[in-house]
Amino acid sequence: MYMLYRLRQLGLSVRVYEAGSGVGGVWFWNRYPGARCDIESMNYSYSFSHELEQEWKWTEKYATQPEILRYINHVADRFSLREDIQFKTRVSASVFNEATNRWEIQTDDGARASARFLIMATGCMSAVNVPDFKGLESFQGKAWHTARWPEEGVDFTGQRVGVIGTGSSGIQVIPKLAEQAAHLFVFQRTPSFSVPARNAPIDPVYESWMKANYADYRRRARETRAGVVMEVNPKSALEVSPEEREREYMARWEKGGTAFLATFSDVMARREANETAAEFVRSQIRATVRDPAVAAALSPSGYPLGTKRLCVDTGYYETFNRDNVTLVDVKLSPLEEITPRGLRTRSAEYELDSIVFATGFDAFTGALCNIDIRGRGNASLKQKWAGGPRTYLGLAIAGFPNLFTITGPGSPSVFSNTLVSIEQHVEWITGCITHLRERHLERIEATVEAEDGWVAHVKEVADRTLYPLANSWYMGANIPGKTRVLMPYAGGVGAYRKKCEEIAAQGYAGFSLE
Ligand code: N01
Repeated sequence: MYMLYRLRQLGLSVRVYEAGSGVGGVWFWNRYPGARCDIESMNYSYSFSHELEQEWKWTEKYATQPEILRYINHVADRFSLREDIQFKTRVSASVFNEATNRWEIQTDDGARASARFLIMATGCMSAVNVPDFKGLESFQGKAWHTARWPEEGVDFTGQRVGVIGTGSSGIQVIPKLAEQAAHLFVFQRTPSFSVPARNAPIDPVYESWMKANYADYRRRARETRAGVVMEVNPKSALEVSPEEREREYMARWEKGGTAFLATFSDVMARREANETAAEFVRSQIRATVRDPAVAAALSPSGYPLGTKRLCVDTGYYETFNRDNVTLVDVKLSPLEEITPRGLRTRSAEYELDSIVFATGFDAFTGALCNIDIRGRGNASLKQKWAGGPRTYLGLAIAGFPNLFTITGPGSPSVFSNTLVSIEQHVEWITGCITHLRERHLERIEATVEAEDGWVAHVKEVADRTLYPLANSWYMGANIPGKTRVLMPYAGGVGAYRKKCEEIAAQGYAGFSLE
């Protein structure tokens, strides 16, 4: 939406294709009960319009999905964006025509279009993953994926419901389903680390302060690692006394949210430091969950805290104290098949009326590779990326001229407040297109050398972190057969922005321009 806004300002003719029937992307599709952002509302919003950020009023510290969707609809209306968006249209293929330097685009309704520039704003998590469970088609009850939730909602009253998956989506939906279902079975393969949100109505004093200081806050946020200004304790978790460590973790736990990761400077950098944070969370699980066996099953181990996305919850662990909730450990007793009446693990069969798949996404590359994108010489993007995504800055791809990716693999994307990353990419692409137009150039393409250099740099930075130690969707490890590589750039948004700006200032170093 912001890209459309900026390209219009350049006087370009723009067409946006959108698969959904409305705006909102991730917030359009993920309507499951409990869906809520885990970045504070006042930060998780556009900064490009002073009037917008001053006039919009968020109601809660962490906004619910309906509130975020209302905001996105407001932005679409406020800037009259809908007239250039073609809804309910999926792009099926796109090929670069080397004679005209234009992309030929094909949509699923059989229509064709052509454009000088093709900008993929397909999101990091829009290709839904439903694992290939044996017997899936035979199930006679109803089944939903959290990211394809019906607009009208679902009533689970009186039902026996099964949830598969305990990542961020599972952790948000489970407490809500437990309130409705007659009985809820949670099928957990890997327990997640989760910290409480401590959500609350927005404090009016904080709101006034933020609105008075927005420009300065946003500027500082852009220079940080994650696009959010947060207090990072400069001390190492290993240099303080056990009492001080406990006190610091408890203070962050009581405050709630992902700032827990910044309790000490080395939580995300050193395994031993990380383990102290992990053990603190386990102690909180033991203190919350009454049945020690269930508490043990819910306690993550074997991977560092934060290397799978840290979850932020409201009443997740407490939910397992309810009589109508059963935790089924499918690591101990693997899920064997879905049957007409429910689900069978190696040791038992569960009769279910409904199944909720909270099984995540084919992240980063899924949405792009689901479109048959062909670059120079008819080369396929899917084939090029078979061994893992290769990009220059997560913005451009060698062999695919005039194509840009917003929050593409190799950019900070999900390691940041995405709004900050989206705005930075949009502004960089706008600057790049302006540069080309002013010089009457028709074509820009990342060189193979620049791309190789960036891919090597992304890997080098990744290897200095703890992320490769987990089987996460960050690593592509959740999709069978997908190459295991850290896809987002872990160097931080501040350093990344600087690099992008330098490259532009050097006349787009690492690109060939014609
Ligand atoms: O998806 P996930 P998600 N058998 O991939 C399990 C963002 N988000 O939709 O870990 C059994 O994290 C899988 O188990 P395992 C956020 O960035 C943000 O929950 O692979 N289980 C895992 O437990 C987040 O990280 C917000 O062993 C299977 C779960 O399904 C990202 O979206 C809210 C299985 C998938 O977890 C994705 O979160 C929601 C199988 N065959 C989402 N296959 C907020 O802002 C998969 N699983 C708060």
